[in-house]
Amino acid sequence: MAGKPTLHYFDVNGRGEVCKIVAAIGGLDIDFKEYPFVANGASTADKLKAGKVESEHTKAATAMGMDGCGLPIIVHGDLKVNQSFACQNYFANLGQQAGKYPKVTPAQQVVDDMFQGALEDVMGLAAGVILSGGDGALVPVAMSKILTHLTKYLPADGVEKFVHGYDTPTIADVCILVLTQALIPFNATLGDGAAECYGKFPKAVALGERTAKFPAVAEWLTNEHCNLKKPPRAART
Ligand SMILES: N[C@@H](CCC(=O)N[C@@H](CS)C(=O)NCC(=O)O)C(=O)O
Repeated sequence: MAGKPTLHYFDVNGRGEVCKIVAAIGGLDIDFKEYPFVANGASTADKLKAGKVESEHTKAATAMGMDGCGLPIIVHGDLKVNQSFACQNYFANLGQQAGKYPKVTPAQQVVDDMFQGALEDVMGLAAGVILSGGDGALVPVAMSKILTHLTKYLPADGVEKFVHGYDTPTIADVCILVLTQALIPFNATLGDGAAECYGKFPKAVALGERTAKFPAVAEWLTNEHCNLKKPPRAART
């Protein structure tokens, strides 16, 4: 595939940051096109109810032949795709080709996919609190439900490895980092209740911290395009 991939996403964590962290683990050289965070809802129902929004990202999507597609979008040569799972898996595959991202087995891949689905479930709920007046009291409930389940797959106490037993994180570990540390939408919607909610899941918190310390991820977290813990640019001082 000729040239560098371009990742199109907003100026917040949302559904874009897993792609970016996976790309960092794989040592990928990618371009970033960042848009001001403007959305008309989190779910398809809310978006359809609110009607089409005219913004920088919707105009750009239309111009690149991806009319109506939400972000993230990856453009790589002739390839243009949206959907966060597709984008995340694509960068993981490129990282495998580069010899830096672990070559996961089918059984490990399906676990990574399960973590992506769990992240998406609570992402939609928490984003709906920010964008569509959803009930914020449901965020700690959903987060607890998801972390209770995912904790069954995390390394045992004292094992300083990642979910699949490698010394390098995969998508599952990155999902845990985002679930436990991201500002938008998780910490922003958990608010003062964040410490209590995450306090019940020490294994997940520890894995998020371990993933953040992995050298390629630690370096990424200082990159200007990393939005893991940042509010939208317009709200930054
Ligand atoms: N199922 C899609 C959802 C994409 C989506 O809704 N993305 C949000 C940002 S996280 C968005 O672009 N919202 C604005 C829009 O749809 O125009 C995915 O996983 O990528």
